[in-house]
Amino acid sequence: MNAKQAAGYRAAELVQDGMVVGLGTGSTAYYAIEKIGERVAQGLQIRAIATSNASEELALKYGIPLIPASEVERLDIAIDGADEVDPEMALIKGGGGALLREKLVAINSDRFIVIADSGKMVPQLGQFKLPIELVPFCYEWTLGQLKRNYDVQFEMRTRDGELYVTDNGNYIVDAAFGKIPSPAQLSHELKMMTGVVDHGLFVDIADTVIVGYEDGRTEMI
Ligand code: ABF
Repeated sequence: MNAKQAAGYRAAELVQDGMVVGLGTGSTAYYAIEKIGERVAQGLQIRAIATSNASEELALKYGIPLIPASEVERLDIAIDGADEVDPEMALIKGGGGALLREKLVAINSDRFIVIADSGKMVPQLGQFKLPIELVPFCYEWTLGQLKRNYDVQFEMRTRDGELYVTDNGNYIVDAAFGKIPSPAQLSHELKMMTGVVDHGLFVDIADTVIVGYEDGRTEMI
């Protein structure tokens, strides 16, 4: 068992009968979905909402019943990975490009559980480039404003030579802050910018972090 698998499996054990479950995205969330799928095959009764088209496909493959968001007001639990986790449980997410749906699902869950291998635990956020989701219309102007506001490298995310398009039809720019001394302040500033849809800083959203280690141990924070 590797670190991601250990964390994913441990989180999957927290899912109980009757729950509405948010399914995260990424290689750690993959293991949680796999284990939840196994438990569903054994009779666990849940309904789920996926945070990306990729996770939706995975859920279907494992026979996890999916529902539209309109069917429920909130989720009982959401389980998702992260790119960086600081000691206050502030996160950088969005390396996988699904940050907007991930944030919507996380903030509308009674319990948001982050699953991460120990390499994701950092003393300060910012080494991982912060993904910022932009409205395609006039995105060059939004990018220009970001560059005027922050003296860091910004790189539009691409795939196969084209601008990367999120599941919501937006673009992503990755910002190399290096260090983010106040995640809460930066989160607020970015959120206030017209043209920015959302960003990968998750501050005061995580309730629990499950850290997985290479020897298969886990730690719940
Ligand atoms: C999602 O997947 C993202 O928010 C994050 O970018 C990424 C983590 O990936 P992995 O679990 O593959 O390291 O949770």
